[in-house]
This record gives sequence, structure tokens and C-alpha cells, in this order.
Amino acid sequence: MRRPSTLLVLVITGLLTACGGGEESGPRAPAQGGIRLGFSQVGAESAWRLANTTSIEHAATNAGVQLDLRVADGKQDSQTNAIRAFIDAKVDVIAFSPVVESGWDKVLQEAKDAGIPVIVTDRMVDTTDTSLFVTMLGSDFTAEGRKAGEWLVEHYRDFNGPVHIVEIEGTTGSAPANQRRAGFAEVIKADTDLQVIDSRDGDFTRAGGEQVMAGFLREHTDIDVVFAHNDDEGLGAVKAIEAAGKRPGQDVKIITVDASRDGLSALAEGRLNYVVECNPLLGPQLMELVGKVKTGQAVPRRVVVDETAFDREAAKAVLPNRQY
Ligand code: GZL
Ligand code: ZN
Repeated sequence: MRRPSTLLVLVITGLLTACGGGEESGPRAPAQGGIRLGFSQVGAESAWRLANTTSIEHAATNAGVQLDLRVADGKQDSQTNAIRAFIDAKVDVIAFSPVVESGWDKVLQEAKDAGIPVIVTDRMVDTTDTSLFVTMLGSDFTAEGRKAGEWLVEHYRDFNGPVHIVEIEGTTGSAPANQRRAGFAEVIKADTDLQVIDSRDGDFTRAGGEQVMAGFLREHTDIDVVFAHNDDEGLGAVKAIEAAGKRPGQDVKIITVDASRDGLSALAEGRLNYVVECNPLLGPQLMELVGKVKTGQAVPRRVVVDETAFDREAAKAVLPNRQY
């Protein structure tokens, strides 16, 4: 066998070292290693919120980000205090999910004056000064409301006569409540038979949904449809409807948003009729943005989360592998 030429040996050696074939190349430290992130979370009001918090914590661990996550009690003051604590601690980046849209300019200006970049996640702020945050990562809530409306228009396409709808809204003043309501109203205008006869704030909780629905059932003799702004309110409404001796999903149709495990299970069992997804698993995308923001790389002003919607068959199909 001819000796391999010297050139051939050099080439092979070069290739080996180039692809690290020589020494054992251990796991590289993630780009975000050591970055200090302060995160102010709304609260623990719903399954969605708990899954969102878990996603952020797991993603921070995986990325080597030092996370200081503070869960508020659903009050804006608590979140403002948390953000001020992050500023005092001189964290590298601040991120938060604002419980309501307005009232953030002052504390965001303080973060800007301290030279700390801010990432808004999940719910939007309605500030006029867009320099107060670098990017917004979250769902398109108006699209979620439209999807709920589109299902209803389709469901009642061949039905003539009034369809009486009650709406259990999310936290007053929050972006998801404002935008889901707007998207839903915009779409159902297409069919004048679809009439929202009442709407009230259920604060995104099961207890809130149950109380509001019980009130609607006392005040209205003919309720055909419930549009609840999240699964937890819808599941509370199911309890109130059953307590009133009616069959949820049959006598009263129910549409919700989030697509949590409990919501999809109720849909699979026929107690809900349609569930629009609002994806809480923002953690990995958030850590990617944190790394870019810290190193001064350009990031888009708006990063929209991918999500879909489920009918009964689709719910049965995804339930076995559902992460939250
Ligand atoms: C939506 C999120 C909402 C969820 C609710 O992104 O802000 O808040 O739909 C949660 O379940 O309480
Ligand atoms: Zn009716």
C-alpha cells in the first residue's frame, strides 16, 4: 500500500483539530452565562401564569442566567416596587409582564436613567415613549379574540334568530382583556344575530368566573354562549352552569382562551366547545433576547409567539403530550 503523502497527512490533521476532533471539547458556557436578570411576574392567578413562571425559571437555569423572579400579588404597586429593587441591585436586564397596560412610564424612566434595558413580556404597556423598553415578547391577543369570534360565526352560520352571548372578561385594564374583547367584537359584527347581552370582569380566576357566571344566570333567562377570556374563568363558569342545573357545552356553549391542560381536558370531555391557545412557554425566547440585549445586539421591537386553537378532536390529540 503506498505511504499517504505528507500533504494528505497534514490535511487530515488540520481537519481533526478544526472540528475539535483532538481534545474533548466540553460543553461551551451558554452565551447568557452570568447575566443578571430581574423579572417581575403578575401573580399566580391562573394555570397559564404558573406555566409561564416555570418556563422562565427553567430557561434561565438552562442559559446560566442569574434570575431574580418576584411574583407580585396582581397589584401594579408590587410590580413597581420589584422593578425599583432590580434598579437598586443594578441588574443587567429587567423584564416584566405588566398586570395592566398603563402607569409604567415613571418607573421605566428610572430604569432608563440607570442604564438598565427593559424587556416587556406577555402583556403590553401603553406608554407613549417607546424608548422606555427594548422589545415586547408576547401573544397577539386581538388575534386570539378574533379566533374565538370566527368559531362562533361558523358555528351559528345556518342558525336564524338571536344568539345571546355573555362575556367573562379578564382583569380590567389588562392588554389581554382589552384586546381579546376587541378582536371578538370585531369578528362577530359579521352576524347581527350574535349579541353580547352582558360582560363583567372575572379577573382571570376560577372563583371570578364562577361568581360572574352565577350572577349572569340569575339576571338572564336565556344565555346561549359564554366567551371567557381564559380557561380558569371558563372552568369556573362550568361549575356555576352545572349548579344551575344546565349542561355546560350543550345548553350553554363555552369558548375560552389559554389551552391549559385543564381547559383542553374539559374540551375533550365536551364541557367546553372551543379553546384558543395562548402560549405561556416564553422562557427560551426571553433568554435569547436577554443575551442579545446585554451584548447590544439588535432585536426586533415586537416578537409574536406562535399559537393555534383547538376543537374537541384536536384537544384529544394533543393532551397526552401537553407540557402545561
Ligand atoms: C395572557 C396572560 C393572561 C392569561 C391568563 O398572555 O396575560 O393572564 O390568558 C393570565 O390566564 O392570567
Ligand atoms: Zn338565546
